[in-house]
Amino acid sequence: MQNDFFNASDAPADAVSEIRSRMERLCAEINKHAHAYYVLDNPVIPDAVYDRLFSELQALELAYPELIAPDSPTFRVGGTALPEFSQVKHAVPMLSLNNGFEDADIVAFDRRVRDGLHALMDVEYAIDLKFDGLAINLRYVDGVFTQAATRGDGFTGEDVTENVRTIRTVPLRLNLENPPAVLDVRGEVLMFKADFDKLNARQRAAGAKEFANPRNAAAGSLRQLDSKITAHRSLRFFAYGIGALEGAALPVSQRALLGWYDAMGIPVCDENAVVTGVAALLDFYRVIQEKRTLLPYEIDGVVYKVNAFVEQEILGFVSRAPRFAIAHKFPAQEALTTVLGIEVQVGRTGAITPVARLAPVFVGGVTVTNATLHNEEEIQRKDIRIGDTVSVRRAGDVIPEVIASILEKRPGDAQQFIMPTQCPVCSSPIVKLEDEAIARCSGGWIKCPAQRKGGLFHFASRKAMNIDGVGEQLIDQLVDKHVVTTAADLYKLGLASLSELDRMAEKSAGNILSAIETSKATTFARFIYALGIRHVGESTAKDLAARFGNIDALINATEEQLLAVSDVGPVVARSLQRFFSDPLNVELVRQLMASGVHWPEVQQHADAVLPLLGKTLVLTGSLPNLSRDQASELIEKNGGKVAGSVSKKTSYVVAGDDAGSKLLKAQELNIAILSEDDLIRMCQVKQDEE
Ligand code: 5U1
Repeated sequence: MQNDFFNASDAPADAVSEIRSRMERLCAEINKHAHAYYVLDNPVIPDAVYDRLFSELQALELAYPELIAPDSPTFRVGGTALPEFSQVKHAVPMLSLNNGFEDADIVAFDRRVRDGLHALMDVEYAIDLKFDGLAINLRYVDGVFTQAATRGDGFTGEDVTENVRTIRTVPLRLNLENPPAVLDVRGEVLMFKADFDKLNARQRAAGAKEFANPRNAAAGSLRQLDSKITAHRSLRFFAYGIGALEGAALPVSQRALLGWYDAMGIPVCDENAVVTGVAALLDFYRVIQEKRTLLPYEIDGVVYKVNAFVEQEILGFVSRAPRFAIAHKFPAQEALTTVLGIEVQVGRTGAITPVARLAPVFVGGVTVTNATLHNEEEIQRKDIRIGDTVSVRRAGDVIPEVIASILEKRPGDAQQFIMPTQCPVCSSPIVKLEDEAIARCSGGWIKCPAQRKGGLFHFASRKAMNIDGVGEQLIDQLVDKHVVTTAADLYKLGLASLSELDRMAEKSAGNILSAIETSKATTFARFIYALGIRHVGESTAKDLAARFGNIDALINATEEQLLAVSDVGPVVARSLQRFFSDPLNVELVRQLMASGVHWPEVQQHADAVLPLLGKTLVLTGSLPNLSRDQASELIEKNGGKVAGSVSKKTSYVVAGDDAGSKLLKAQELNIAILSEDDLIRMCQVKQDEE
């Protein structure tokens, strides 16, 4: 559209109305596509088309500022920096929650609730997650986002409206025909783990200070006086509560409130539940504790609330916390301890990893005595010295890591770490390639027993040759006693050689030999992965197997052929060529095959009609016969991909017993749901048709 008028007051009325309606259409169109892109993760128009619509709206807003809509998507990019945050008094105070740590705390909470309600039966509770972010109040007036404020002291917070406006998933206008005159939405602003990693990578590249955790990154991003900076920080919001409400009836329960929010476009986390009785609360807690590391965001517990709002009202508040709710926190995952020493470990590729030996400390439910320091540069950057008091973090099953030194507690005799110049295991020189942060032992597996052990451990591991019973301790003995040097030697083991080992009864030796025998029947992808070629993970191994089909084709592959595989870039291609140009590695492959390692012929992707090719499947619940790994293998063998979460891109959801929120999401999005039987039949039918 041409802009012939300098501003709206210069333009004739019909032209103004035409401009206004064009701007409204642009706003609606852009908001719709931004929702598809940022919330549904399913863009429908190319980025360039979106950018053109956006530029057109920006140009019109520049020319006609008086026509800018309060929910214009152009506000998402941030505005002029503020001199300081102004204060906002909350219409309804933002209170805090009491915490419970032990099951007994929750049992006592439930008893207080039942006493307070004079309940004869178990009480219904709504459960959601305790996000590790920042509590925020979003105010909508007549359905339009007008203000966001931090919790502050619960009564007065800071005005972070312009920053919250840049959070793409926060709607600027509610999707409601008759919105309430005033609605205060309570929830949490947080940063997803993947966005946090990307942000820290950017900070590192720019030589700026990294954030210690996603919570700090979210807080730092939200408290930027310049909202343009916030706009680049990928923040999210999940709603879980309500403050002031005028001009609409309050839903009857916590569950109904979240449903209402969802319908009006306010993001609600789908990991929630309504259950009855305290035992079900504790069950949910354990399930989430197990899942915690798999969630894309950090949580530090779960929150239980009496579901019915009338019951909440009866229970009321004590001091500044509700009687009707409690946070059940996970055990602390960060703790302070002392660095007793720093040693180095040698990995299977020779990577030298400095490890801090720590005074034992209880963190995240276990006693930690070692924590990785990653590499020499990391130690320097964090300035960690022997004798320092440090904070240590343990997240789920991830190796504990040292986060920072507490400088105020540094003793006068704290010592700096000096990287050894020789491998502590084989004395070969330690080298560092220019483009790598990691130092490596130059001995290779022939000279270095640590690399040999690491390689054998990887070879036997579950996702590689899956040899039950061949773990770290057995491999240590086999290598130290010179019984085994290469993976091929595993297939030469007999009862006599195994019985020479410490604490090896004949029965266990028999079990190990039969596991080794069973492992001979494998898949081509597992075999490639088991070889431990640098940069070749499970997924690359699968792609290579599907593309090359047989070992000779892979050994002789040219760089061009390797680069044609979807997962393979120049670094992986070089690594594969380097591996197979070493005659010892080719000899190892030959020996393994000569000892009986085999796999079914692979149909190559290029000419195979795979029934699930191009399809993305999500597994949920427990299937009657297949384990997760078996179901994934079946799907991948048939050309499909397995994804962890349901989106519009999902082709099928395979659901078993106790399927949870993924099944609900699939139903919401109208995605076909398969049983285990359907899946198996689909693979067989299509194969039979070929
Ligand atoms: N998930 C969640 N966090 N959180 C914090 N729900 C929740 N509810 C809260 C607070 C302070 O308060 C209401 C129970 C009043």
